[in-house]
Amino acid sequence: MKLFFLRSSLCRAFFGVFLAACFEPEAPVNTLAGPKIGERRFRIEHERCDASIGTVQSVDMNGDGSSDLLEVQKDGVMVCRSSDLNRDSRPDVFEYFEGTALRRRETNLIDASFVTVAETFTGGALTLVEYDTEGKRRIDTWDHFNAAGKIDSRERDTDGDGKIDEWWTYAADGEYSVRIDTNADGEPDEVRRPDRGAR
Ligand SMILES: [Ca+2]
Ligand SMILES: [Ca+2]
Ligand SMILES: [Ca+2]
Ligand SMILES: [Ca+2]
Repeated sequence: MKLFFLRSSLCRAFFGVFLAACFEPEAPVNTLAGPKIGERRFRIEHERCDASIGTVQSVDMNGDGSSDLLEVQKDGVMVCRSSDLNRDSRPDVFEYFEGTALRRRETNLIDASFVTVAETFTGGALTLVEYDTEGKRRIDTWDHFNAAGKIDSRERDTDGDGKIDEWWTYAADGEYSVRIDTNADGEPDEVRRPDRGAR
């Protein structure tokens, strides 16, 4: 049940990305400075979770004769597991542990042969979610979370040129604004806010 709830939450976050269309432009802002970007991954690198890293135990959750859950243990401790939620014999979620704490979770949301969402946890708390929203094996959206577990910023590369062109900033009350690079120079030129009437 926990996994299904997670998947549902992820789906909402995933489709929330496309709500970017619900904006009304404000006056252009020419004095905004672009954020400094550190090293950025543009591809979700799947971590192995199989017999190459430990002892595999398969579990048949629904008793239909085929395994839905694979757990991998190393020195008697579970280091990762994969789950087949839609029972098509292909795993949809991979979870990786550090001690007892979740360290990383990879999810396939579009029934592709590769994962499209990677979540990073620090001390068990979610800090980063990377999305391949278009299924092109390329990360186009990065969500950053604060210590309280709330999203506080989102970055997007909407045209796949390797440069961020949308910077979303979230306030504590959940309202957000988006700075947009309209001329592909890597710097924001315009600020938009959500169309509250469309919500
Ligand atoms: Ca089964
Ligand atoms: Ca599956
Ligand atoms: Ca771009
Ligand atoms: Ca610009």
